Amino acid sequence: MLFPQTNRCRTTLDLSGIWQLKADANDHGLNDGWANGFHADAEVGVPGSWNEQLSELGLMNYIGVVWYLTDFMVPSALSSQQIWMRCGSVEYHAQVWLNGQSVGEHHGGFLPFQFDITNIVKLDKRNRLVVRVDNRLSHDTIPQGVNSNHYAEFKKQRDETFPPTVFDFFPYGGIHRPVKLVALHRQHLSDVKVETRISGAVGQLHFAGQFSSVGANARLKAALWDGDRPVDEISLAPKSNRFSGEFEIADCRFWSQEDPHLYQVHFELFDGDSLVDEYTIDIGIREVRVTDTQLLLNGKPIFLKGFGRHEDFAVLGKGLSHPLLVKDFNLMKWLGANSFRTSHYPYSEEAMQMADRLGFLVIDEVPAVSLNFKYVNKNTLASHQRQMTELIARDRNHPSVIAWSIGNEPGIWGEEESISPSAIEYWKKICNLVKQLDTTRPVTAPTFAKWGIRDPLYQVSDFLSINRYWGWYEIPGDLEKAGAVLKSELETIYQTYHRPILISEFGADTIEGEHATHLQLFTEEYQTQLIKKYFEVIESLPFTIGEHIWNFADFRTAQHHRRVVMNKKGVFTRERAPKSAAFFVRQHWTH
Ligand code: BDP
Repeated sequence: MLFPQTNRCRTTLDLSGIWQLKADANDHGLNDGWANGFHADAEVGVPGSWNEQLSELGLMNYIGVVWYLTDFMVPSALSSQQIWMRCGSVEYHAQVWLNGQSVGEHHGGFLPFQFDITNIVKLDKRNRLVVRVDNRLSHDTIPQGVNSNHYAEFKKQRDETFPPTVFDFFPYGGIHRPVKLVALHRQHLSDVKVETRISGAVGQLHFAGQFSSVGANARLKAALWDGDRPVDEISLAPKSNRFSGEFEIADCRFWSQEDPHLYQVHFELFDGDSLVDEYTIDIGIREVRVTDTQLLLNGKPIFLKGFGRHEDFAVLGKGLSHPLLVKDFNLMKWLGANSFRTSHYPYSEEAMQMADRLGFLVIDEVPAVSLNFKYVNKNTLASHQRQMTELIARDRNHPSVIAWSIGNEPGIWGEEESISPSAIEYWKKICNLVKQLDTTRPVTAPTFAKWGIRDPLYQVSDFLSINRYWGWYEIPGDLEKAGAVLKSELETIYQTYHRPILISEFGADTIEGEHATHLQLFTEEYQTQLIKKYFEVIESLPFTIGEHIWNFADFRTAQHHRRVVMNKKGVFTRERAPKSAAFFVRQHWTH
C-alpha cells in the first residue's frame, strides 16, 4: 500500500483535526445506529490517543469501544477520480462507515489500511465519516490481551497491572496516525516493491509492481533520478496489471549511515498520450548480510549503537507528532546513535522515511510482544502472519530497515509451552513467511533470560537479539558480578549457535535528580555505571554486532507497583531532558 503523495495526478486531503467522540462502555452503539451519527460526549484531537486528552471524562484507563465522527467535503473538481480513505493506524480494531454505509474494517493496530469510497462519497456535499474503535485485546490478537483471571491462573496476581496488559507500555487507544483521502485516476500504480543489490561499484535496483487496472494503450515510464540529475529511463508497455524492471548504476553512491544517499525512481503511467498517474519512490541502494560474527552493510562490518524506543509522549499518547519525530531523531544524532528497534510495534511511516533520510539502521518489529504460548491459538498465528505480511508490504522499500523482528520475549510468563515443539513450529512458520516475502533481510527476535540457550527464537534468528537485565531485575546493585554473568552467558550462547549477537535491551530505571556516591539503584550514577559496564563487556566480544540501550526516553506503562507512573529507563525523561547517562553515552558513541 503506497504512502499518499500529492502531485500532478494525485490529490491528498488530510482529515486531521478535531473530531467528535463518544465512549460506548456497554457496546450498544452498533445496535443503536451510531454508524449514522450520534450525539458526541466530547471533542478529540486526531491523530492522538483518547486517554490523556480525555482523562477528565474518565477515559484515561478506558479499554473498550469509542466512536469517532467527522464531517468533510470533497470538491466536484475531483469528480472523475477514484477516491480512497486511508488511515495510518488505529489501535486496535477499526470499523468504518461513510454516510451510514459500511466501507470496511481493519484488525490490528500500527499498520495502515484503506478503502475505496468512490461510490459512496458525495461531491460538494457534506460527508459523514464514523469510525468505531475498539482497543480490547484477547488471546486471538497480536499483541495478546489478558484479564485478572489469567493473572490468577498463573498465580501472578502481584504482577497484575491496571489496565491489565501483557506488555510494558500503556495500552493507548484511538486514531493514532492521520486519516487521509487520496483522489487519483482509476488507472494507477497500486503497489511497488523495490530490491537493491550491489556488485563491486555497481548498484542494482529491481522493481516490480501492480496497477489498479490498465487499458490497452497503457505505457509506463520509469525514470531514475539522482536528486535533480536524470540517470536512466525505461519504458514499458504493460499487458497485464503487473510490471517490473531493473536499473544498474555505475559508480553508485551506496546508502549508508555516513552517506544516506537516496536516488529516486519516478513512475509515470500514460493512457495513450495522457499522463494518468505518477508516483516517486526514494531508493537507498544497499545490501545487508550476516556472517557468523558480523553484520555487514555493503560488505563492511557495522556496529549498531542505539535504542529500543516507544511512540509515547504526554497528552499525545501514541499520536503522531512531526515536531516530536524531529526532536527524537536530533537527540539520537546528538548522542551518536546510528540505529533503533521499533520496539514493540511498527512505527509511523513518517518515522521510517526520516530514518531513510538520516541514515538510521532500523530493526522493524511486528507487535508480537510477550506472546503467552499457553493461550496462543490458530487465530493468534493468523493475526501474527497477517500483520507480518502487512508490515513487510508497508516497509520493504525502506533502506533503513535492515532486519525484521518477528516478536519480543515470548514466554515471559514462564509457561513451558513457550519452548515446546509446537512453539518452535509456530516460530518456524512466521520465519518462513518472512523469508518468502523478503529474501534480502535477516530475521531476528529479542529473547529474555529465563530460557537460556533453549530459547526457540535462537533457532529462527539470523542474528540473535538478547534483552538482559543483569544488574537490574537480577543481580541488582552488583555491576561487577552482573558484567561477569553477562559475558559468560554471551560466550555460551555464541558457542552454541555461532551467530552474531545484538544486545537489544539493557538498562536501569532512573529518577532524574536522584544521586548517590555509592552504587544505588534509581540514581543517575547507577544508570551511567550500568550502561558503562554493558558497553565494556559487549565491546570486548568479537561476535557482538551492537548495543541497544533500553530505553531512549521514559514512557508511560500500565499502573503497577514496579513502575513510578513511567518506565524510567530512558536516558532522556519523557519530556526529552537528558539524564546524566545521556552525556556519558554521547561521549562514548561520538569519540
Ligand atoms: C523487557 C521488555 C520491555 C520492558 C523492559 C523493562 O522487552 O518491553 O519495558 O523489559 O522491564 O523485558 O523495562
